Amino acid sequence: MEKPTRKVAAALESCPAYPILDETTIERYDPTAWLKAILECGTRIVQLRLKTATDAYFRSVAKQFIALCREFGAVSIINDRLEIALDLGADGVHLGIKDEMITHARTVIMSHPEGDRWFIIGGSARLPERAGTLENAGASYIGCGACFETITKEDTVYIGLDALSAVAESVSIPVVGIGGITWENYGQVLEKGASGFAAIGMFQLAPDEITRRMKSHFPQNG
Ligand code: TZP
Ligand code: MG
Repeated sequence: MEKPTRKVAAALESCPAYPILDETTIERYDPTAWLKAILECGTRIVQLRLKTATDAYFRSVAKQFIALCREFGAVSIINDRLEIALDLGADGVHLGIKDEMITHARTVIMSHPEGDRWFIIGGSARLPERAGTLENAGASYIGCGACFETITKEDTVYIGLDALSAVAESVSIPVVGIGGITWENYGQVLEKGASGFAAIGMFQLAPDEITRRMKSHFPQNG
């Protein structure tokens, strides 16, 4: 297993939750308190996903995001913005794009002064064929969904849990279910063979409510 993949697998073995911090969550809650609550409860992989932010604003949030993750020994993933992820020393990037671009991303990473073989690249796939292509192109893990109906991402295609299961069986890198995952249904995602579950809406809660729920669902981590 490639080193970046091992890093993701270890994080998800420790705790299968993979919360994503987005714009709405930042508008509603103090992002530092939010992230601290998540990390204190044992989450070991988190993503920063600010689709409409300027690079300057993204950088200012990402700096603190990455620093806090590092403090807790958690994996920090940046959505889309590879240059920023590399400049600021994040652990990886999530690219919901074509496999040629994953190959290209590896080249960019290896030629960047902060880039190394440990840098994580996540990719998105709905079908085993694409998941296999991404794995061969050097993806460290796969995000697969939407597992359930979701309104968070507008262009989402619902695939359901059997499709997730097919993708999880087809590759040897970790597969993370995404899309419409809640405190009530995340167990079904894990039962279908996913190593973890990524979610935005599920974690759009006040920090003390996150602490309460994480402690009740994942008591071994708190
Ligand atoms: N990719 C597929 S579905 C989705 C993304 C980013 C949105 C996930 O948001 P939520 O609120 O967890 O359904
Ligand atoms: Mg993307």
